[in-house]
Formats: sequence, C-alpha cells, structure tokens
Amino acid sequence: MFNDKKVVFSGVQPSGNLTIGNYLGAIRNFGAFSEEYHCYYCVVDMHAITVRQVPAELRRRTYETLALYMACGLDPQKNTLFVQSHVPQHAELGWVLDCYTMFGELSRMTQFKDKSAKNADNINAGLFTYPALMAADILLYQTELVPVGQDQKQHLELARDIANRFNQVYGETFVVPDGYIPKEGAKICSLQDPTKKMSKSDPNENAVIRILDSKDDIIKKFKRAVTDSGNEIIHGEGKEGISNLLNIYSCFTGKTIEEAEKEFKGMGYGDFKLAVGETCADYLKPVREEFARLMADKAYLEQIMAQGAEDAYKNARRTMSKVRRKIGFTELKH
Ligand code: ATP
Ligand code: LTN
Repeated sequence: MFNDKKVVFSGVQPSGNLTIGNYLGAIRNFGAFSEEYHCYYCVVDMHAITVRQVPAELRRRTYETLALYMACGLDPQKNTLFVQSHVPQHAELGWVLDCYTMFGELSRMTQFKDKSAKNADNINAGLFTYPALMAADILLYQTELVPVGQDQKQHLELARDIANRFNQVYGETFVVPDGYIPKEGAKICSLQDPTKKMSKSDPNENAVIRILDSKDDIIKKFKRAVTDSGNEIIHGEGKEGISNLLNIYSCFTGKTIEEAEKEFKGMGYGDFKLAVGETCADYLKPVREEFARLMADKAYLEQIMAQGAEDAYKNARRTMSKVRRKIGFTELKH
C-alpha cells in the first residue's frame, strides 16, 4: 500500500490526556503528510515509563491515544498507526544507539533537566537515555521528516548527530531526518504560567486544556487563565498570558495575530477569554464525538494496532538487520 514513498515518523507518549499543545503542535499537522509520505504515527509507551505510570492507566491511555490519532483525522488505511512496544526493534536499536550517544550530549538535554527536577525521586537511566530511544524510533524507518513541537527540536538535532556519527563509522546506514516544526502552534503555553509550555503531565489541571475536556471545563479554565495587570489585548513582551491566548485563538481560527488583535480591540479580558474558550471548545467538538465513537469499539482499535504493528515490524526489521550486519553481530544460519 505504501511503495517507496519518503517516510514521516512521529510519536506521542500515552502519559496523560492529550492537550491542545499536543494537538496544535503535533497531531493536527500529521494528516497533511498522508498522501505524499509513508507516515508512521506511534504511541510511544516505552518512553512513557521513564516516568512512573499506573499500569491500568497506561494501558487505557494507549488505546485512547490511538483513538485520538484517528479522531483527529488520521486514516489507519493511509497511515501506519501503531504502539511502540509492539515492535521489539525499537528497544533493540535503542540499545545499539545508546552506545553511540555520549554522556555529555544526554546531560545537555533540557527535557532531561526539567523532568529530573520534577521527578527527583526517580531519575532513572531510561529518563537519561530517552533521546537515544527516540532516535531509534525515527532512524528505524529511514525517516526523512519528523513533525513535532518546538520542545523536541533539541532531541531531533541529537537524532541527526547520532545518525551522522553512525553513518561515518559504518557507511550510509540511516537517512538523516529533518524536523518539521509548524509556524503556528509549535509552543502553546501553560494557562497558569505562560512562560512554560503546556504539558499533559502538569499536576495543575487549570494550566492545561485537554482535547477531550467538556465545553464547560474548557471555558472555566480559559476564564481562570492568568493574564497581566494591563487591559489591552495585544501580543508582545510582558504580555505572555494574553499573547498565548491570542496565539491559541489564531491557531483555531486561522486568523493572524494582527486580525485577532483588531477583532478584540477595546474588549475586556473576561469577554476575550470567554471568546477564546468558546472557539476552542466548538472546534474540538467533532474530535470529542469521534473519539467517543471509536473508544466504544475496542476490538476495532485492537485490529488497527495489530495491522500497524505488522507493517511497522516489516520495515523495522529491514533496518535492524542492516545495523546488525554493519556493527559485526553474528547471524544465526537457519
Ligand atoms: P509530558 O508532559 O508527558 O512530557 P507532553 O505534553 O510534553 O508530555 P509529548 O507526548 O511529550 O507531550 O509530546 C507529543 C508531541 O506534542 C510532541 O511533538 C511535542 O513536541 C508536542 N507538544 C507537547 N507539548 C506542546 C506544546 N505545549 N505546544 C506545542 N507542541 C507541544
Ligand atoms: N520525545 C517525544 C515523543 C517521541 C517522538 C519520537 C516524537 C518519542 N519518539 C519520535 C517524534 C519522533 C516527546 O516527548 N514529545
């Protein structure tokens, strides 16, 4: 079904209910590649366990993330939708790439620093080597393009460095991937601290809008969003809260920031926040409905998982056997 198309790969962790940050920065953009590329969209459950997860919740969220991919418009017949732990080559290549990734490089990763600060009692080795597993995800499929939010840029650069390093030692083995970071929506910020990115594992529920939140909850959270002491609805420095809301509004409506500023000129913060909340909730309504429909049919989701894993496995196996040969592992003769 996919022939020799160029490859797109991206992943989302089933580490919490997805936010409008995940949606605008990543998932919403995935569908645009489906015709031209062979697209792999993965639920990266192995990455999720770098932070402690409750097993039943991890399992449920894995189904939910897959269903959300589809509810956001990804057709499983046109995209390979699959779960990372179903394809063992991710772990296998992850280990190999650990041995081509430097301690110093991993130490500089800002996500590692942030997550270690947040999980001081569980700074495990997986959290540290997370980017090498991410590089394995990407390189296994000979990926050309990786659509992600701004926060993943540093990991992507490392994936490129690892690919180049490996290719230099062993000759052309991996395609060196490029990131695709959208112009709009690449960094949606927390509603409670607009200097930080919105993160699905934020313990402060008021800081995040989840794709599946009810309209009432969405509006309530937008109403509580922190702003600033002024009263003008303009984008700019010192107005991080308002800038973030304008940005979200512009992403959901397709209007430019300037157009949005003009539209809200003279309006009070309260009415502005209500308008952003309503726009966001109405936009997401069909996604919520389609998600509910998909989640009611677990057998169908399992069939998609199986079909995705089979397709991913075939291609992952090809790269992995090349890697094994290049590094000098012996092969069993059958
Ligand atoms: P966690 O809080 O568990 O670290 P997360 O919300 O950062 O999760 P990920 O699963 O790590 O989400 O990211 C999935 C995709 O969503 C990635 O491409 C990431 O760049 C993008 N993304 C995450 N947060 C945002 C955000 N606030 N704005 C734009 N894109 C985002
Ligand atoms: N690290 C990413 C999730 C992720 C990913 C990937 C994204 C894991 N493997 C491969 C793109 C390609 C994150 O934390 N958002």
